[in-house]
Amino acid sequence: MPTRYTRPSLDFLKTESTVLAASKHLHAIRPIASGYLQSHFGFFLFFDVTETSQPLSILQLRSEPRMSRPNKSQFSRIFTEAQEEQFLRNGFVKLERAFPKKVAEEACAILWRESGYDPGKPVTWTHPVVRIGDCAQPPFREAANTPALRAAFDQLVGAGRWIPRESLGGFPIRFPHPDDPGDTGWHVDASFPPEHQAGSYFDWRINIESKGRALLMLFLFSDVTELDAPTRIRVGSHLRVARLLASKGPEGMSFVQVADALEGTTGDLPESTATGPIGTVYLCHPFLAHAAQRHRGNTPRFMAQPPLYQRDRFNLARSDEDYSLVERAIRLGLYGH
Ligand SMILES: O=C(O)CCC(=O)C(=O)O
Repeated sequence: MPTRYTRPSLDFLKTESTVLAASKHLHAIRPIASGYLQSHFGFFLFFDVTETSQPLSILQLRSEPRMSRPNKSQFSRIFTEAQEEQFLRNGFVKLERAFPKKVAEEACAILWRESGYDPGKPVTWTHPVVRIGDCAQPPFREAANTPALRAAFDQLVGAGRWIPRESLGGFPIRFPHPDDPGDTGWHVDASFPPEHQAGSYFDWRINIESKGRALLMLFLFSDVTELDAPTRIRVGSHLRVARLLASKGPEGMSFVQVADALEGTTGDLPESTATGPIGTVYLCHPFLAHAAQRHRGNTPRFMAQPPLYQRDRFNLARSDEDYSLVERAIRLGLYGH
């Protein structure tokens, strides 16, 4: 089995009673969108239940006391018009120096400890991927809340329309290793549980309003070159995924249904990769198709891929037309403008 997991153990999570208990308290559970368990797609997936998991409502109360929403002129713009256009058409924009290198190094020291591997002894790197559970220690919170990122969230999602992150979710750490990691299938991260039964994250859903998710984010905690297992991205796939979801209504499609449809709908699109120096963040449209790949270099790749949560649902028919860029991208997919 090539993938190694740190807490919590998969066996515990797979029991039916856990799933039932989980479905009653879904708001207290964060799925690790990167951990999919399915041989058919080559995905591994599990729910991440941690001591630090908080119901969203508590997060809201704690981090965002009710305040009036800033208007557009109150936030600074970090992306140029060309970058905005890139986000709309390609589905992602790259932000270098989004968080400090020092913070990344502090975070990686924690991640190495959690992995149980020795950074100085490649012989201890016995699996191609090690998945660490939700990380909420200070360096992770700091990385998620820099002024640059807050400005980016404002510009892409809209001031007052997103919820600050208290953690960075899980880390799939990828190591140079001869084995295939077994989790490199193309997919779109699902964002909300099904109404009646959540057997696993494969049943989680994605709908045209991207219920529950404002962005997919890729945080690079190590320098990532083409050799270091950068995440693959299908450029512009978010537009086609929007069209795929359009006729499915509020219920949307499951993770598996979307993954099944991706080859036919987006397989011909050009690929890009999420490379860059430590501290880079890729801000991605929530419908962007992406996939892991094998590590071909020498230095382990540390990356987090948390969602940014919405404060309110997206609105694709605003009477004042005050659409965020994420909403505009969905409309671009649906209506071509
Ligand atoms: O590790 C990666 O490059 C991406 C992994 C991923 O997208 C996922 O597990 O959802």
